[in-house]
Amino acid sequence: MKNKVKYIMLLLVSVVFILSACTPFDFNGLGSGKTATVGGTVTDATTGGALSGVTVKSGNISGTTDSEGKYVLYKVPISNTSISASKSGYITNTQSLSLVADEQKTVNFSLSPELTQDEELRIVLTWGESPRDLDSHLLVPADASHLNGYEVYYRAKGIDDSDEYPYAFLDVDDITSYGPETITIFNTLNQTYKYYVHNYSGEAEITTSNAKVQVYGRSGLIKTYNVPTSGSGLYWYVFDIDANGRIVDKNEILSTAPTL
Ligand SMILES: [Ca+2]
Repeated sequence: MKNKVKYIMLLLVSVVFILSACTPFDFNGLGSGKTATVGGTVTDATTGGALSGVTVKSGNISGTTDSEGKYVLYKVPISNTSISASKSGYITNTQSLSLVADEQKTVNFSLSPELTQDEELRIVLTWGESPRDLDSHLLVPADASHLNGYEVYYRAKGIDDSDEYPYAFLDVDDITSYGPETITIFNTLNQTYKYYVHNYSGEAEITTSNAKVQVYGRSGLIKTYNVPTSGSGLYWYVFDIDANGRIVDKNEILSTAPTL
C-alpha cells in the first residue's frame, strides 16, 4: 500500500514536471501564435457620450460595445496590425495596432456621425491621459459683415446652424483627458482657415500627449494628424483650409498661437 502511494506521488510529480516543461508552448494561442487582450471605450465624437452597439473588430476577433460604450476582445493575435470600430450611421474608424504577448492594451475610439452635405467638414481631436485639457481652435476668416473674423473655441463656440456666420460650431469641449473635442464646419468661406490645438492645462508637454486630429468629410476620413513628438511650445498648428477648400498640412509645434 505504501509503495502504491509512493508510486502515485512519483507519477504526479512527473506529470507536473512535464507540464511545466511544456509551458514555453503557447496554451493561449493553441500553438497558432501569441495573443493579447484589447479593450477600450467608444464615444460619439459630437457629444463625447458613450456609444453602445458598436462592432469592434481585429482580424476575425470581434466584439460589441455595451451600454457604457465599453468593449473587450480576447485572444487577439499579436500579429494583427489594425482594429476598426463601426456602427450604422457613423463613419468607420480604423486604427493601427501594435501588440506584445499577454498585454492588456487600451484602444479607444471616437466615431463621427456620417456627414450629409458636401460642404461639411468635421475635426475630431483625441489624446491620451495627460495633459488633461487640450483645446481646439478654428480661426474663421472674415466676411462682409464680420470684418475681424471669428475664433471658434470653448469660450466662443460659434453657431450650430449652416446658414449663419461663422458656419462652424464647437460640438464638444473635453477637459478630462482623452477627448473627443470636436468642431463641425457647415460651410467654408473662400478664404484661409487655420486650425490649431492649445495645451490649456499644460501639466505635460503637448508632444507627449499622443494627440491625434482626424478630419472627416462627406466621403469619410480625409486626413489624420499625429502630434509631433519633438518641438517646444503650447501650440500645435495642425493645418489650414485654403481659399479653394483644400487642406494644407502644417503640423508644427509653436510657442505662440497662429493668427488670421
Ligand atoms: Ca478642451
